Amino acid sequence: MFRIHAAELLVVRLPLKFRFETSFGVQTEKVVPLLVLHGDGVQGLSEGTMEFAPMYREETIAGALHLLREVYLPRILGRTFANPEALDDALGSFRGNRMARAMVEMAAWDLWARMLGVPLGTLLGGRKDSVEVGVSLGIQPSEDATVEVVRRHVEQGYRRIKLKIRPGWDVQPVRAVRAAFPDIRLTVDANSAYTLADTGRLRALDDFDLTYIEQPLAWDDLVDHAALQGRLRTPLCLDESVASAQDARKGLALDAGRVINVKVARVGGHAEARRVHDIARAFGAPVWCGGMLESGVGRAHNIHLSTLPNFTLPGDTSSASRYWETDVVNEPLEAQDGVMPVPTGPGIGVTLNRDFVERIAEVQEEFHP
Ligand code: OSB
Ligand code: MG
Repeated sequence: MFRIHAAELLVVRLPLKFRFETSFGVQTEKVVPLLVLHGDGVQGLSEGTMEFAPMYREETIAGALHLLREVYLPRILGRTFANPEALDDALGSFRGNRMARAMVEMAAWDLWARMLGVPLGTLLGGRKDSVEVGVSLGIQPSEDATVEVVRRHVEQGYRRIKLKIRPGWDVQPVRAVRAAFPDIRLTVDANSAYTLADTGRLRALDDFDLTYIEQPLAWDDLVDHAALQGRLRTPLCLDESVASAQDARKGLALDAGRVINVKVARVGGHAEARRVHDIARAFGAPVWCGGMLESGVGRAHNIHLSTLPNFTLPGDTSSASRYWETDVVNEPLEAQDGVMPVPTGPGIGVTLNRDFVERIAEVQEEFHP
């Protein structure tokens, strides 16, 4: 049992070290909403992955802050819960907004694991003390620049290279990278930039031995993905289209994809992420842990989730130092040779750098019952 005595909401803005270009546009900074739940002598931390503008999915930071302040936090403050899954009693009837709800759920898991004195991954049923990671590389200005940035990350030992693509920037960069690195595990991510009318273009990618093509079609579509998968040799990987374990079941049953990118916040938290993992395993489909350019708080959550057994493909949870000059947590989260150590210690195993966070916070609010 744990009781939630109080909560804090903090929003910080971190400049990205690189220009991250995708089919959505260009990103140069990250706005990070952080939630701290206060329990009996311990705190639980989480991070929101919704965006300023709804590009990836429909949720926004402003919408999430409203829901936390006015709807979710008032229903959990001062209450006692048997375990994190019992939060469904308070929040389960609200529709959608899974990233906003995940902030509460994930902070509750961290709080619960810290109370029990165990690492979150262990509590979720994971058994690894390190996880394999790859890297997600934005669209570069040229083929040469793409090969160069891939080279740098291959040399750092990353176990998989993912290239962002969009119509007009797909076969050329992939051909150039494959020619330079015949043996690397290579994937592409279109972030929903194509339609079935582009089937010919996407079929051309079958020649490059890609491990998968991530989310080529619409964010809310499974049917067209199934039609496309029927015409490609390369497995499709679903990202945006999977907001729940039921979506995962439908997608795999339809053969709309053969791999799932699990993002814990996208599906509403760790309990649902674990159900996605379990369903994929029942279908014999591998999963991997995606990222949303998280700060150290979300990154640590992702690393712990990745310790579950069916996370058999490298995730996007690359070294925090790639993204930021200064992170919001005190502990470094650094991969060595493409292997990320799981933070040891209770909960997510990282602590908030309070001085830094409070100095740059654009929002800092406390909530009591
Ligand atoms: O589609 O996986 C995606 C970042 C923001 C939104 C969507 C995606 C991504 C990434 C980056 O690919 C992964 C990372 O480095 O965190
Ligand atoms: Mg993706």
